[in-house]
Amino acid sequence: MAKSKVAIMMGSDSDLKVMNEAAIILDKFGVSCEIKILSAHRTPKDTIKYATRAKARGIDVIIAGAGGAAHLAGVVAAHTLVPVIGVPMTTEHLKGIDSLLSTVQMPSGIPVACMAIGKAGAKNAALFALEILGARDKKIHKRLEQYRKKLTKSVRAKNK
Ligand code: RP5
Repeated sequence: MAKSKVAIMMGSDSDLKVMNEAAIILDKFGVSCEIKILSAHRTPKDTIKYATRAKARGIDVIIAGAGGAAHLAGVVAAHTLVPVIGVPMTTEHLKGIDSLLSTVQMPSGIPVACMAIGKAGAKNAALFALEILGARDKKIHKRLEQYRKKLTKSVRAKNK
């Protein structure tokens, strides 16, 4: 089986600190990723080219973080059949509600899985990508089981 690969895209390098949380989790699970700064409005041609070629280049899942009128995940999803997970970025004026609604409210036909705003969303995007990959990769599935057990244990330990 070919090695799984995830793409982490974001609209600006100002998203990098938050989106790096996804890369850290993928790294812990031994899944490789490539990070790309590509904007749906500032570099639209490059974004579409990247999305169009993703599958042929061996990308299995795309995580796309964007803020404001956050159309990155939707535009990428429109140009590929690789599953796209959107992460809405926190914004200065509307606190990420703008990003959340732009990402989550995809009209029918082109789905985008939308996570929570900010860091929690970036982390969950990585875990969700792993769940998608885990459907056909037993190793990843097993690691996710171990991760959940550890998570439960760490919460229970707080009550001792
Ligand atoms: C979006 O605009 C990016 O995803 C970013 O969250 C937001 C602001 O970008 P910068 O002005 O900080 O580059 O495209």
